[in-house]
Amino acid sequence: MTKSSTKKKDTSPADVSPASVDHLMSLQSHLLLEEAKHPEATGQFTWILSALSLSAKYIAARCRMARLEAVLGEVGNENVQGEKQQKLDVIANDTLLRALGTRHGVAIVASEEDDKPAILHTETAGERPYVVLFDPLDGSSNLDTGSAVGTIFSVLQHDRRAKDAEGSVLQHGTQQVAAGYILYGPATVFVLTTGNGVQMFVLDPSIGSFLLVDSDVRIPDGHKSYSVNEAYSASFPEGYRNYLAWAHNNGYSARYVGTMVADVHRVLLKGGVFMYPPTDKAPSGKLRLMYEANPMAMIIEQAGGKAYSGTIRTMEVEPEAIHQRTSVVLGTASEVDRVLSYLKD
Ligand code: P6P
Repeated sequence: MTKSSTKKKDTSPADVSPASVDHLMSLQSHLLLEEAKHPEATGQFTWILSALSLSAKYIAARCRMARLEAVLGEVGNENVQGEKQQKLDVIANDTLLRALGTRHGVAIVASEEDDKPAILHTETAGERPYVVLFDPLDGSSNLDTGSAVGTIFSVLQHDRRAKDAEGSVLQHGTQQVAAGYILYGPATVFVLTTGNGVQMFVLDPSIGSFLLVDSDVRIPDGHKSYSVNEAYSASFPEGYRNYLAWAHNNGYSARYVGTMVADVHRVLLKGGVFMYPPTDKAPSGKLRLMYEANPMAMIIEQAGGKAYSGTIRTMEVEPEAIHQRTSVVLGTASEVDRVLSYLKD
């Protein structure tokens, strides 16, 4: 076949816009557009998501400057998880609390870094108050080496009937009204779902705005790739080991950053499967149900994928404790089904 000579195509400005978006839309304008579709909306939900956007910009700036501002490394104590707290964990956590604290629609916040949920505005929270849960800086120990880190968040309706703050927070993942994450990597990427598909925004630091780059993210099929920390595979339950043996014999590639946000973002955009199985060290799995697994599960399902904890759909796992851990298998539906077929054997 002869190589056809092709004149370099003139690329006018119109041709360089993100393929899936033909408007210039910021996260703020997207949120206001969505709010306008709901006459009953009070604006509180939009206000909460804008606090998350503001926090994300601030945390991104702190991450970029961490080594120069000497805020890398450990604080010198452990958080409620018994993990060495990184200085930026504290900065990110404080940032989110300060931003959400000004939003009267937030009745309660729950953070990976704090033992108990914090009650912010139960009396003045208006008629539709919310609960916001977050992992302020997921994968923070990777920061020192320049690897991507992230923030993960989950939004629930505050349950006024609950006897205490914990009771309102402990709702199934299916009750989430919004979920998302911010990836602090070469770009700062805000991925959001409010139950109508998944939207992706990228921060343009020159104007300080998150710009819409994909209005309906769909997880691709057919990517032969898995993401797991195989160092622990000897202690994985047999079904996971059998799946990995099959993948090794069928030309799969392995990718693993060790930051859930980075690994899940790659699976969202490329397809494949991310797993954190039970191990000897973490018999229930390592990841936290309420503010890591559930929000990621909502994103993946809204993008057409599946998310399971063992053989139970992650968002249907019974929440029993704020910092409850769970195993996770999430990604392309057909790949998750393949893993499940080995778990059920
Ligand atoms: P491991 C980061 O510490 C984290 O909580 C997730 O972001 C990540 O997926 C997981 O732990 C990595 O754990 O045991 O592979 O280092």
